[in-house]
This record gives sequence, C-alpha cells and structure tokens, in this order.
Amino acid sequence: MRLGAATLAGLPAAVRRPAYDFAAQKAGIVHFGIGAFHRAHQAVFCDDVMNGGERDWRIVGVSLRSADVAEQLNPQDGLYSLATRAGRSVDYRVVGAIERVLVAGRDAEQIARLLSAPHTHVVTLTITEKGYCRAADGNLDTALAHDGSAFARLSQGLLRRMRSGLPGLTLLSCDNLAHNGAQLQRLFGQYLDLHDAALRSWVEANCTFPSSMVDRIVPATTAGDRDAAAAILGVRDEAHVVTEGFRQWVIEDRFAGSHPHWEHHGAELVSDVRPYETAKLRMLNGAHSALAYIGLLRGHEFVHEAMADPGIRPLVEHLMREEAMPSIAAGPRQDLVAYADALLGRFANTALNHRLQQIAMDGSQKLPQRWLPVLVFHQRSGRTCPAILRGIAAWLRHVRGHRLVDDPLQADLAAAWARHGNGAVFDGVFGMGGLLASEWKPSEADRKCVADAMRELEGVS
Ligand code: CS2
Repeated sequence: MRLGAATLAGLPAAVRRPAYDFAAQKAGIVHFGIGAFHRAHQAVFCDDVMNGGERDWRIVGVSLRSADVAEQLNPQDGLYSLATRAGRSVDYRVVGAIERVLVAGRDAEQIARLLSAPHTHVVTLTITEKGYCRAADGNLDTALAHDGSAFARLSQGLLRRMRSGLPGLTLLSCDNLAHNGAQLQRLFGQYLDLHDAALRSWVEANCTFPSSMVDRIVPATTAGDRDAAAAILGVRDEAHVVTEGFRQWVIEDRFAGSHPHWEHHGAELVSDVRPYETAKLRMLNGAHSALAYIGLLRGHEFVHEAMADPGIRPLVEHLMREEAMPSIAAGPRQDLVAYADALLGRFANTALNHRLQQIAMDGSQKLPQRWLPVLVFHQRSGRTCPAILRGIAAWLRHVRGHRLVDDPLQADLAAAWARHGNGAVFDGVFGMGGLLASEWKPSEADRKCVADAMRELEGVS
C-alpha cells in the first residue's frame, strides 16, 4: 500500500496532515528543481499557508533531469511525508502542497500551458548552482542553456503568457547563490537576448526577480529512512523527506503580483536580502564545504561525525568566527555570534545523518561564493585565512579523483591535476587563467599554507 489520497485517512492520528481540501486547490506556483530540499522547505511553507486558510497555492513541480521524483510523487497524488528529526524526537507530517510533477524534457507543452495560466503567479527555482548555466566568467554558457534547461522552459511559457496578454510572474530563485535574484535576471536576460528580444523587454517590464535566502538542512533520503517512515505510517512513501527542525526563508519584498503570505508562517519579507545571504553562504555553506572535504579525507561519513573530530571542529569554528564573520556587514537585526552558535549546534545534530559526500558535490560551482569573497576581503588587509586555505587543500585532494567526484568540471579538474601535479595544481586552478581564477590573488603565505596542508592531508588520505 502506498501513501496517497485514498490511504490518508488511515494514517495514525499522530501524523499531521493537510487541514484543507488539497485536491480542490489550484496551483498558483510552478517550481523548477523539485528535489528533497524544496519538499522540506518552500512546499512546507505553502502547506502552512493553505492550512492557515489561504487558497490555491499548490505547486506543480518540474524536474529538470530525471523522472524519478515524478514517479515517486505522481502515483501518490502529490502527497509525501516529512520527518523532522531533533535529538531523539521525530515528528511526522504529510504535506499536500504539491499537485503533481512534470519532467522538463518530456512535458514541454504542459509546462508552457501552466506558465501561461491565469492562476499561476509565482515561479520558484531550486535548480542548484549549475542550473544557472554560468560560464567561468559568470556570463551565460549558451551550450549549457540547451532546450531542456529551466531557461528554455521558462521562455517558452512566458512567451505564451505575453501573447495572452496576462500579467507577468514573480521569478523567485531559492538557490545558494549570492544575489540569486539578480543573477537569475541577468542570466535569463542573456538567454532571452539570444532568442527573443521582444520577450526580453516584456519580461523586464512585467516580471520581478526577488532575491531570497533559504535555509534548512535536508539530507538525501535513504532506503532506511523510507523503511522507518513506512513503519510509522503503515503505508510506503516513496517520496519521503527527512529534515531538521530549523527553517529560514528571507525574501526580498518585490513581487510582480499576488503571492502566498509565507511571511505569516515564519518567512521574512525584507527590502535587502544581502546581509542574510552573505552570512548564510559564508558561515553555513562555507563551513559545510570545509567539513565535507576535510571530513571525507579524515575518513568520516556524516557532518556530525566530522564535527565531533577534535582535528576538525576548531578549524570550522575558526572559519566561521575569525574568517567569514568579519567579512560580513550584518543587517540591523542580525546577530552573527548567535548565528555561529546556532550553526554549530545544527551541524552537531546526530539524528540527521547528513552525508559529507552530498555537500562535497559540485565544489567548483559552490566554492566561488562560499570561500573566495572571504579570501578577497582579508587579502585587502594582508591577512590569510588558514581554515579556508586548508579547505581548499582538501578540495584539491578530493577532486584529484581518487574517490567519487561529482562535479560538472570534473574532467577539467582532473586535467589540471595531470598537467600541474601536486606542486602547481593550486596555482593552476586558482591562479591567473585557472578554472577558478578570481579577484583573489593568492599571496606567498597563502601558497605555503595550502602546500603545507596538502602535504599533511596526503598523510591521512
Ligand atoms: C550544503 C547545503 O550541500 C550543500 O552544499 O551546504 O545544501 C546546505 O545544507 C543548505 O544550504 C542548508 O540550508
């Protein structure tokens, strides 16, 4: 037996479920990139909104790569369970916010129809860093923005919307990118420049691209998690998601039309998201990446295990408090010391089993916003960042390819290793003309620090 509309009533009483008639709600949102993160974050906010009485804010999800999530959710009427784990307690609820899942490469017509429907007001995106089709110089890589990409689907749907004389949409990026709204606007704009100048002008005049900071730790669901859920629910849930208690969503208040009142359910609407996204990228995500690469080299599997390693934790604290924190201009309501304390507590959550390997993927896309701006900040006053530099050394070791490397630049990174070898790979990647060349110009002290760390990590890998 599978979770679905027909089995919902039979679930144990302790499992919370939608208090609204989910099947009667229209979809007001189209979401691109319907992974576990979306199901544990934005979809839950929408579920809360509808539990609170607002109507027609269901979501149609679009998968950009495989049909896996469609196969998990569609036979379950879009229903899935969410396990929130804190210490020894686990809370289960069923979320009714997702109507169904389409697949970008297969359902182009349906996606275009939805994007041009009068009841659609908002498009949200969690397409990961690489979904933005950026080339090394930050501009659009036209080869990546192929026909099945989010940009292609969006432009097709928005063209129809423009022709129907409907109002524009709010296009809301929920990815871990600095200035994610502005980046989406710029890159999608470059895509439209190449394809349809009239549509580009219409989008500029009618759509908005608010930035947002999203935060919730969501480990990839395992077979064991699904079995544990089945034991509680009494039915199988192939779309089950596991998460932590904490959640945060800070959204720039710039909507093109109506939107769900997420702000009545814990989200914050602000005029400037930058201090929040900077703190999150540099303190949370920056520390995560260091934990991942150093932790994997030291033989750990999960974040909480790496946090318990006395050879890692002080370094992570140093990265957060001494390197990232001073580089952030905090907003008026932000307490960065309390933020660091809370993050260390969240990372230590032994109930989550958050795999380091999950964080380690796509490093070439993540590090530029997590570590490099911090290095640039300190470079201005001649300081180095030993913790980040150790992270860089561990990342370089990681992408050498002796273990599983999942990164769109994997082949280029392997080539950099082959060309430069141990002694020069750092300069080959971060120096002038390198794959991750940036404003950061490594000093002699930086080089020595990375070289020492690479030698030392060689011993443990
Ligand atoms: C992580 C993030 O996988 C990663 O790179 O750093 O997914 C992190 O767990 C989330 O951003 C937390 O909100």
